[in-house]
Amino acid sequence: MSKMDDLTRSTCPYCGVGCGVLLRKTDTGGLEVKGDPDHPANFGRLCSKGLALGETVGLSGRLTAPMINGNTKDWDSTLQLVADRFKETIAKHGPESVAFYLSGQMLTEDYYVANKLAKGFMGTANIDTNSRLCMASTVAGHKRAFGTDTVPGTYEDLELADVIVLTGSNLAWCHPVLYQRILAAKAQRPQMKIVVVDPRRTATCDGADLHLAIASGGDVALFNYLLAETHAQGGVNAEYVNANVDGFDAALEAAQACDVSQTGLSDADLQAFTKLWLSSEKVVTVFSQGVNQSVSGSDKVNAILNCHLATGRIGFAGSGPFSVTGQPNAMGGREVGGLANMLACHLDLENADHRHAVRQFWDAPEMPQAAGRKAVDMFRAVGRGDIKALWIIHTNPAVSMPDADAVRKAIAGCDFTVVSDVTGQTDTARLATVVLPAAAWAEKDGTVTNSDRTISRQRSVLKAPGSARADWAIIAEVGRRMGWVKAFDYENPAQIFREHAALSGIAGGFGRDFDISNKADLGTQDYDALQPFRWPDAAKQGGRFFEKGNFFTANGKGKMLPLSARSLAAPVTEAHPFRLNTGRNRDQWHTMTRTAKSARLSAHLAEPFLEIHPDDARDLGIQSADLVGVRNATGSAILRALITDRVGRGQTFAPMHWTGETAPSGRIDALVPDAVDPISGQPESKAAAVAVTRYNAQWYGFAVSRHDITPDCAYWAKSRTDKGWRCELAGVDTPEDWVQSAQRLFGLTDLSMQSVHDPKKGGFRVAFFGDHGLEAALFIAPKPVAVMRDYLAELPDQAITGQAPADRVDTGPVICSCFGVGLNTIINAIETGGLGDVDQIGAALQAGTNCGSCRPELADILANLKTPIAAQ
Ligand SMILES: Nc1nc2c(c(=O)[nH]1)N[C@H]1C(S)=C(S)[C@@H](COP(=O)(O)OP(=O)(O)OC[C@H]3O[C@@H](n4cnc5c(=O)[nH]c(N)nc54)[C@H](O)[C@@H]3O)O[C@H]1N2
Ligand SMILES: Nc1nc2c(c(=O)[nH]1)N[C@H]1C(S)=C(S)[C@@H](COP(=O)(O)OP(=O)(O)OC[C@H]3O[C@@H](n4cnc5c(=O)[nH]c(N)nc54)[C@H](O)[C@@H]3O)O[C@H]1N2
Ligand code: SF4
Ligand SMILES: [Mo]
Repeated sequence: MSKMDDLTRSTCPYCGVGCGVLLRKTDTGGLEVKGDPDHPANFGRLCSKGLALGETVGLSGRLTAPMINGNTKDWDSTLQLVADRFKETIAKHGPESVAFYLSGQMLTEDYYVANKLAKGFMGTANIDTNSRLCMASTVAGHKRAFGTDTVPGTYEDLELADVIVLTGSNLAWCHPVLYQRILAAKAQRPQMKIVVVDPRRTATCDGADLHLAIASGGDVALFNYLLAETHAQGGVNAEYVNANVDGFDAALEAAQACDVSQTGLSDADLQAFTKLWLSSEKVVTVFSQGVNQSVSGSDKVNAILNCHLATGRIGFAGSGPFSVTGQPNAMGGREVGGLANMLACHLDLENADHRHAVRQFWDAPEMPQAAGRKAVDMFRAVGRGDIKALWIIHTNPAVSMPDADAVRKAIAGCDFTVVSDVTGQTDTARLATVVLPAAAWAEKDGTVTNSDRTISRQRSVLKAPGSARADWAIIAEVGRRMGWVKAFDYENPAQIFREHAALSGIAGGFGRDFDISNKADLGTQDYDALQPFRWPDAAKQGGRFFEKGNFFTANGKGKMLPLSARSLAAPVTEAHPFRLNTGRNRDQWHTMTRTAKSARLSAHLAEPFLEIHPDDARDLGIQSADLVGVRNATGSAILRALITDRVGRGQTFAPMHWTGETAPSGRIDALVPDAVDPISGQPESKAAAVAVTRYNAQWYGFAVSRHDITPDCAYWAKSRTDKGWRCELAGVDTPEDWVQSAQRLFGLTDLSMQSVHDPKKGGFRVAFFGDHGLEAALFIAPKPVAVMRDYLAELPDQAITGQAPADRVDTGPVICSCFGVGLNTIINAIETGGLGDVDQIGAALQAGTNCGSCRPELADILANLKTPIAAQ
């Protein structure tokens, strides 16, 4: 059932776990969101981000009408302009002069239409997606070993495994519901062992039996070592290998020759790892961006697959390699062939038979015969002016691409750029010629495929604001206006789904894995009622891949590859002595255009930060809450120092989330060079080399405001609060008149004001009062400002003191966002209540008892009783 009373079933728009949600429109036009107890991904659970979805669907900042050069325009003339410009550009400069840059967050139907328009009709293969920054190495690895891009695992396998190896995956924060499923299984079967392979000690390590703090990029060497040791200890499954695998001898020889010191791991750790791996047949190796985002990403994937193939740990319940996908429809994007080197339905662009079949099916004119430009190459071509018309949909490359400053410049210099987004307030949309308002999650209909190949419906319950339209509808209309009326004559997503399903039958005929052609006749009502289903059908292959081999290669055998470790692209040097690792925070989604709308999600980590080891911080004279300057030849950033031994010496870590909108000097991809894996084209986003210094700010500030502000100083980072905004600031030039500066900052000149100067200490405080009481306040000091931030965020009339009343306790930064429980409250309860474990904290404070996303941090606080949080 898609509807139960007034509840509508849908799917969470964030991570690749693909949790089912139940949505209800409230009387005030808002949205209530609960976990769907019947969805096979989550059985009712949601994480902090899923639970806060209702807080992020508000219409503030939404685009409601098309814009050309910043001016509102009607759809008719805007889409005509888009169609005309693409047509003219192709006519004048050829199909290689236009490009699409898409996203693993688009619905399958949106994606299918875009791919058909570009590859089938515009005749360009220049269509790539942010999946190039995300899953491309896995796609390449799977294709090399299996013949197709097949993810063989399922979520149940994780619950049934005896050993789970999480490699380059911070599952506790990035796939929280899946992590909670694993922990629940481990609670039932404590013999289950969890290994984390990650240079950092992440929240995921709190539930692990073994943490291998591997050297950045050391994964090929680790899995090569494992293969060689497995062989030495008699762990190879010769029967499986003989029947189902090619390339064993060469792979083993290369593995034996590999230098294990590249892992940076001790013999004891390496031996413990081998022992666990060999202790059971039921081993699942989960991998994610610590594997993919590397110049040897594809080889890392194949090094893992080699171990599973050599030991036959694949094709049965509780075992296998398992790439967890990041975005909600990363898998759907791969199914429709969104990448520049793929066709639709796991068919290959460069295979003439495949091309011919798809061309016939689409009744398309001449199609491109060679792969198009991959993301990094595409933006370089935009920068050179070789690509003259570019359409970016559902992604924010001016922030998320490596060498982001160069990408920003390239987009700004492009003759004609179209951006489809839900908001115009993104770093990318601000650079576009044309901005098209897209209908958002909960306003549109379609399907997504999650990490374990389960296809679920997203459904609409809210009306799109203004004239916003679904992405598929916008793309199809441009297709029609370019003259391909019949090919893009879609009236609803069900029609597109049926066409895609039918095409997958043709792909099935070529022996491809993805075949959902039994849904090709699905009626529109049945599509509306579609229940989550996993491909392949149980009837096919017993619903499980590779049980009896049957790989999608010419001879049906899986391929092991000889691999040797490639060096990281950016060597650490005297000038750039630190490794810069990057990734995600628990409560933010990528470039924050949606999650930052929620005050409680923003309260978890309110600023961009740099994790740095205490000894390195000491050597550099960096103290807690100082700002640090981070730089290399690619770019620079200013971040808050977070001194922690979760990173090793010489290593640093920074989140990828902050943007020109939220913290312009915290854009981390400004520092990431655009080196790519030569096989997959995926950039090495986690291993820049940087210099770190204490940032010599002349003044530091903290501001609260009822209305949005955009400061103008060297460092600022703003975030939502329940009542308005809070903002950290710092600068190198001290203004002559702080009162005037504060008036300018807040745009308030005629409100009543209180101010206090402390010339001796160099401090300054000012508060502005309007009809609702306190309107805004600013606190300046020559050192990082020490005020009670969560108290001030409530905009109390007594703000000017900077201090809370004596009876008001400073609860500290929020750890449990479901119940708003702060760090200080937790520490206090542990110390005064003698609490010994996470469940006791839950019993005392409720913290960690709802979504469970904060449980690893609660365990960390218990273990260390020291702050795991960036300077507050
Ligand atoms: N909260 C939240 N969840 C998300 C997202 C989000 O933005 N926010 N985004 C989603 C998306 S699109 C994705 S792709 C996934 C990503 O999910 P993950 O891959 O789990 O997330 P990351 O934090 O990017 O990186 C994972 C880990 O790789 C480690 N790492 C770095 N270098 C190496 C290395 O050389 N070897 C190994 N073994 N590890 C290394 C990092 O220290 C980091 O902890 O998350 C999804 N889920
Ligand atoms: N340094 C570093 N960089 C990274 C990574 C890393 O780990 N480290 N990870 C990489 C990875 S794995 C990923 S997946 C990327 C993610 O990076 P991006 O894809 O650039 O990030 P998002 O913020 O998800 O961008 C989605 C955009 O789509 C808009 N949007 C939301 N809903 C809709 C809709 O319904 N329709 C349309 N048309 N638009 C909509 C949002 O407002 C937002 O602007 O970042 C990559 N960059
Ligand atoms: S784990 Fe969280 S973010 Fe991921 S799909 Fe589930 S609720 Fe959404
Ligand atoms: Mo991703």
